[in-house]
Amino acid sequence: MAFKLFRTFDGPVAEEVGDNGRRVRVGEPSWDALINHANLYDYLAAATSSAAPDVSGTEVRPLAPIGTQEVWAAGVTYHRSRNARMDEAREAGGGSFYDRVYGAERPELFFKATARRVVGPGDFVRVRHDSRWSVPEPELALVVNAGGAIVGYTIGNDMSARDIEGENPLYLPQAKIYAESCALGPCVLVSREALPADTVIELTVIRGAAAVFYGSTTLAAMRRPLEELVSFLWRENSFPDGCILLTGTGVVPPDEFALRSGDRIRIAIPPIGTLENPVR
Ligand code: DO4
Ligand code: MG
Repeated sequence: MAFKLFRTFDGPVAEEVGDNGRRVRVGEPSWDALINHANLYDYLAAATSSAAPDVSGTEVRPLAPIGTQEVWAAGVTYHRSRNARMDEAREAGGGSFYDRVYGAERPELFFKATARRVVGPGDFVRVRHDSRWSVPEPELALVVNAGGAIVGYTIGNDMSARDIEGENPLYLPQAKIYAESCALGPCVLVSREALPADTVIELTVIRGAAAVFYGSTTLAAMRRPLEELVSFLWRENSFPDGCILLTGTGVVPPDEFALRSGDRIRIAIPPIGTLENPVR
């Protein structure tokens, strides 16, 4: 059994994954308190089997599943990301350190966003006006509680300006952190079991009526265990309300592809759902 936990304007909603699919309003109104609950899975199991208000028949309009958490991101955790970045940074003399971080014991971890810069399902993500070459990065996102335990999974889009990052790696924060540079959603999958290695991550970019890019990967292609990324992030750092950690992209469109205003980005991770955002 697993649960899909949605953040909505009317408070958190939990849905049983499976045949029944019962959906209830969860008693705990604070998202921060909820994801830091001593045992989130048991709490949701109790909530969905209780007399909590049943909202199964009503439409859920999900918001980004985030409270006051910071969003961090891991980089170059897939070979595809290493290769693409070595190419884009070659002229800037940056070819080798992507390779070095891919193989190093210490992962690349960087600050990605505050909740204010995050958008939810259906909301606009942004291409910077000063970037001519921006792409979406479809990533598994971990919901981690204050104690450093992975309590759930969501979908993340780590929007990236490849031209700005490629010009000079010291520009990474400008390539990555700006208004509407991160999308999260549509829900948090809470399960007792870890996601299997064959979990698929799919990216489709739609322009007009046509899909102009499709690519996919699986978690098996990720070089590092998820817990290792979290343990490095927690070194000499604390997150009193927990944290969201994007785990890196394994899907990078070809170099001639750049996002345009009006595109729609669709990221699917089947056990979690689909996150779709238009581009501003
Ligand atoms: O090294 C720069 C960022 C890498 C990244 O965002 C990724 O691999 O997903
Ligand atoms: Mg990324």
